[in-house]
Amino acid sequence: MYNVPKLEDYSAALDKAVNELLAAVETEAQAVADAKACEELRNRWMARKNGVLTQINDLWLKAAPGPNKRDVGQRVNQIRAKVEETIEATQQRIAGSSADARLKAEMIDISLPGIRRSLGVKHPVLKVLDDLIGVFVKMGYSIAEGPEVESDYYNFEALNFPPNHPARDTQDTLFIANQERRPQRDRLLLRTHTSPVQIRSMEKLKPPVRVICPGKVHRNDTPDATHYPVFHQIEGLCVDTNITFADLKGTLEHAMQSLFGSNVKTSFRPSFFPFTEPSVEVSISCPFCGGKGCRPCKQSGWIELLGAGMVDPNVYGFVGYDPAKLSGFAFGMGIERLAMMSYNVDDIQQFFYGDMRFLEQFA
Ligand code: FA5
Repeated sequence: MYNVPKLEDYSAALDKAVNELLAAVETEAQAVADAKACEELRNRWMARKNGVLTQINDLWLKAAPGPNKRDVGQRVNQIRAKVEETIEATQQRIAGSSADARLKAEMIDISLPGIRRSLGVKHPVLKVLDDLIGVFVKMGYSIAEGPEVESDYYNFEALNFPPNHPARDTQDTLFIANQERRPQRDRLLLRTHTSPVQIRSMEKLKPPVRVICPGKVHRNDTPDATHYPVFHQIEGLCVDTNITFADLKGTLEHAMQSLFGSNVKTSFRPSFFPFTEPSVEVSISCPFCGGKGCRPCKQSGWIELLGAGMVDPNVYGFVGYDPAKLSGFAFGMGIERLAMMSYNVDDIQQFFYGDMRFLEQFA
């Protein structure tokens, strides 16, 4: 690094010292590579206190004998101008190169292919759910919803499942832990069906009532080709004066034909649910083989899709409806099973894996 020498004379030694100083500022300036080094260079050479220019003022100009002062003064002024010019140029070089770097980083190559973002589509289960909702909304039904974490009262008791009744065992229930101290009717569980929304709707609405209740339900079922522990149901409830079993049949026949085409037949077989009397299991003629028998219908020609029945008069007692004046029907269907039929899917578990290769087929 350059140090200012004392001058031994003011002719040859001055010339040599000036040349060395100008060479030194040039060398140091060329070595500067960033803004910090540039600032250091400026301070070293131009700081008022002890900068190189201040030092030559003291060591060369002030120390010069009278006759040499004029000449040395001129040389010092030339040096000052040259040093300032060199440092100014260095500052511009550094500012320019950082702007260059910024431009390079921000440069866009418009010939590169863009990022393709694929459009999302509805999950097949939601598609079937929405189609079915559309069918019932056209028939004048409105949509009702209820909580997924439900009380024992709404999921069972008000639906005429007395405590400890064996019918509860048909729906393997997941209870929320640590509720032993609560009365049984207040204990919380994951709803096993959408039927509790029947009760919640009747509590809120005066008859006539026509509601459908879509939603997620949970059972402690082991997954297999037709069962999953989480699935969707759509519940239907119609209560009015003079509602008969014929209305139930006509409504479900119309809904199934809207989904699967007008050739589909429905079959009603006796069954049991505590909250409907009489109760039925409803099957449709297999939409794949037209009833001849194939793998999806297990060669029977029929596929069971839902449970239904006429609302049991006991249920009206829980919601303050008069069973002497009113009658109605209810049904509940599994949406995944319907989606399996609609899209010819032979394993219900496919709907839940989130495998894009499967889901993309419905795009
Ligand atoms: C019920 O859940 C009654 N709440 C239905 C009902 C409503 C009857 C109103 C009368 C009046 P069930 O347990 O059978 O019934 O279930 C109804 C449908 O849910 C079945 O037909 C089936 O399609 C579907 N389902 C049942 N368990 C599973 C499961 N683990 N995985 C997928 N779907 C299921």
